[in-house]
Amino acid sequence: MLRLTILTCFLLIVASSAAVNPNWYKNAVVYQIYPRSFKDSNGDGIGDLNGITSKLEHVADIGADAFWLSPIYKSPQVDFGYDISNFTDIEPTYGTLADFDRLVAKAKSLGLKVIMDFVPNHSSHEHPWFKKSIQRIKPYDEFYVWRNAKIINGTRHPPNNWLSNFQGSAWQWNDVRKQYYLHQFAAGQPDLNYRNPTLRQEMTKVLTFWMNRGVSGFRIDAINHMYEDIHFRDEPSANRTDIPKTDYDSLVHIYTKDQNETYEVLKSWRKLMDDHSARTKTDPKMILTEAYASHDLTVKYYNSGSTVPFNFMFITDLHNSSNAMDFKRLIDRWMKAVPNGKVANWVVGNHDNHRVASRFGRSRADEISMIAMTLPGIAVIYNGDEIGMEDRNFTYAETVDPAGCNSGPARYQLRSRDPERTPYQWDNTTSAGFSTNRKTWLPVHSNYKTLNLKRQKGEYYNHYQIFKILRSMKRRPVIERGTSKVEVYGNRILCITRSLGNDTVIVMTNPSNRPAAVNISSRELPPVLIVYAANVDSTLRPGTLVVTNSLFVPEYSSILFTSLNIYWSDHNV
Ligand SMILES: *[C@@H]1O[C@H](CO)[C@@H](O)[C@H](O)[C@H]1NC(C)=O
Ligand SMILES: *[C@@H]1O[C@H](CO)[C@@H](O)[C@H](O)[C@H]1NC(C)=O
Ligand SMILES: *[C@@H]1O[C@H](CO)[C@@H](O)[C@H](O)[C@H]1NC(C)=O
Ligand SMILES: *[C@@H]1O[C@H](CO)[C@@H](O)[C@H](O)[C@H]1NC(C)=O
Ligand SMILES: *[C@@H]1O[C@H](CO)[C@@H](O)[C@H](O)[C@H]1NC(C)=O
Ligand SMILES: *[C@@H]1O[C@H](CO)[C@@H](O)[C@H](O)[C@H]1NC(C)=O
Ligand SMILES: *[C@@H]1O[C@H](CO)[C@@H](O)[C@H](O)[C@H]1NC(C)=O
Ligand SMILES: *[C@@H]1O[C@H](CO)[C@@H](O)[C@H](O)[C@H]1NC(C)=O
Ligand SMILES: *[C@@H]1O[C@H](CO)[C@@H](O)[C@H](O)[C@H]1NC(C)=O
Ligand SMILES: CC(=O)N[C@H]1CO[C@H](CO)[C@@H](O)[C@@H]1O
Repeated sequence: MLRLTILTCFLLIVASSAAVNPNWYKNAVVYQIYPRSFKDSNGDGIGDLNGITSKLEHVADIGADAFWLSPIYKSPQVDFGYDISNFTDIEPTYGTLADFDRLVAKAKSLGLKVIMDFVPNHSSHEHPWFKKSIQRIKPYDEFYVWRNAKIINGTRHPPNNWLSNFQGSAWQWNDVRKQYYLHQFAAGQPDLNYRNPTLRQEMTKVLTFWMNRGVSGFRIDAINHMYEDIHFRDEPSANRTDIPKTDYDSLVHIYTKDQNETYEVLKSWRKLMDDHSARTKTDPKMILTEAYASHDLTVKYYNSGSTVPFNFMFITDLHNSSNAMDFKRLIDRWMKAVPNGKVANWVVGNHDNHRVASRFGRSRADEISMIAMTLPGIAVIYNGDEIGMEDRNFTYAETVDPAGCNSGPARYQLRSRDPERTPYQWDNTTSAGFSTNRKTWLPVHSNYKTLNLKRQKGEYYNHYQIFKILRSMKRRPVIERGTSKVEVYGNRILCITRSLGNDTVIVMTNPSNRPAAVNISSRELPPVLIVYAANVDSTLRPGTLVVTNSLFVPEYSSILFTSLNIYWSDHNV
């Protein structure tokens, strides 16, 4: 292990002094840091930049190539930072621009790239642009989407039926301007008008500002919400009887999402970033795009310059009761859709969805990472998933996420994102080592005394150790560029095979409640494999030899098998 670490450090030093690496992202691990919950350095119970800087060794230790930060911009925090009041300043709760520069410098010294969250869909209502827009001061008057009221029988109504993601009309009356403004999220988040060229120009200045501070890319939030129908037509009903008419899901969003102009703006940003990299002789910038959209529309973002159009299949399409065939069908579909010269990506979790250990169950916590890290392309990991952190249950009174609060006591659990946002569990001390304060902005999960990084570092075998094994495996040429094959055996065992020369890596998962023996022997595979890693609860232990004509796979387990040469070379046999 020590030898491997020294070699890695050496490679990093060589890489940072070498010329531009145009392919740096192609086999990368991208780690998402949720700043409010990562590490609090000043004891106010809220995570901050200096906290993150103090923990970057951990990000390097688990082998991330880059990390993306959820928003740290100045914000009244109506939606915890997704409501921005200044796109080129840091929220004081999180620190200052000087703190940010220190964070970037330390990241660079550790060989880590920094990616910023960019929230183009709206600003805060406290942004000076919005205040000037209300006053109709040029050029800000058209920076937002303003429409007249519809007067029906003498009363004022919103211009159309569009709904906010956070319940109710997407239109808010402004009594000064005497018009409605559009907000697809909270009323404190007015939508920006990308049909206005001056606004577009301002946003490219924002991107350049951060690139000049050493940022290596952007994760673009809710990109598909950037444009709306130019005719402001009503959206059709989804004919749902199970939800109130004020619920966002009660309409089919054909006029407020996925409009064609979105792809053109993205292309212009790609060009801006490529020009910046060429000018500064730096590695290509990574663009990650978030769009909870159909498969075809998501893939379309590749052709407009997105490096990582987030592949949310493990979040939105697969769940605890999906079978092996479901996994195969969706993995194959994605692999087939990736255009030539682009790379696949696999998102294990994020701050908007329940944690992987809670979605698939504790015993399957390692499985999705295992699949994501074995398939070709980029793995995207949410902070805490590498140690198997779990959702915490919240009462309605404890709920702070506006998506939860606005849904009311009966439905908040369906919408609230608090459960997956609790503070990172560093150790078993006060507030899990996240803060010296006993009171933290979200309560720490009660399981922190046993589930924490420090403990896992001191043990022989657990989520963290498995994650590290997966990471070092991912660096091998067989994962970087080997062939891949996804198969299903006996209707219930998923088998992903990567091969290159004499190297073979196989991940087998058995999502069913019965053990299975499968015969995968063929001329291309070595007759004997070895268990390199298995999920923590598995009865199979690393180092176990197995024969491919009768592979035993216990129930609810996922196992990483390799050819003997790989195991021996890593265990100095
Ligand atoms: C944003 O903050 C920066 C730094 O404090 C300041 O110079 C700039 O004027 C602010 N921008 C706006 C639009 O308020
Ligand atoms: C307007 O008022 C008239 C008379 O009260 C009523 O018949 C009609 O349905 C109302 N229209 C709407 C759209 O509410
Ligand atoms: C809803 O019902 C209407 C009327 O029956 C129909 O025209 C429309 O296609 C339905 N919409 C959806 C999304 O099913
Ligand atoms: C959007 O673009 C697609 C193909 O590029 C085209 O078929 C479609 O008609 C366009 N939609 C609108 C509303 O312009
Ligand atoms: C997943 O399914 C298994 C077997 O049916 C069950 O024991 C487990 O509780 C489920 N986990 C989740 C998170 O639903
Ligand atoms: C959390 O809530 C769910 C659903 O109400 C329940 O099944 C589960 O047991 C709860 N978990 C904990 C740790 O309280
Ligand atoms: C806390 O963790 C340390 C080391 O990780 C361990 O020695 C100690 O026993 C733990 N204390 C409790 C109360 O679990
Ligand atoms: C594969 O293994 C064979 C036999 O051990 C050896 O001769 C050959 O050089 C190896 N090939 C590669 C590409 O490592
Ligand atoms: C396994 O499959 C291979 C190839 O299909 C076959 O030749 C062999 O007899 C099978 N072995 C067992 C133990 O079933
Ligand atoms: C899809 C989605 O929810 N996207 C983001 C756009 O902005 C809202 C509101 O600020 C965020 O909560 C979302 O994450």
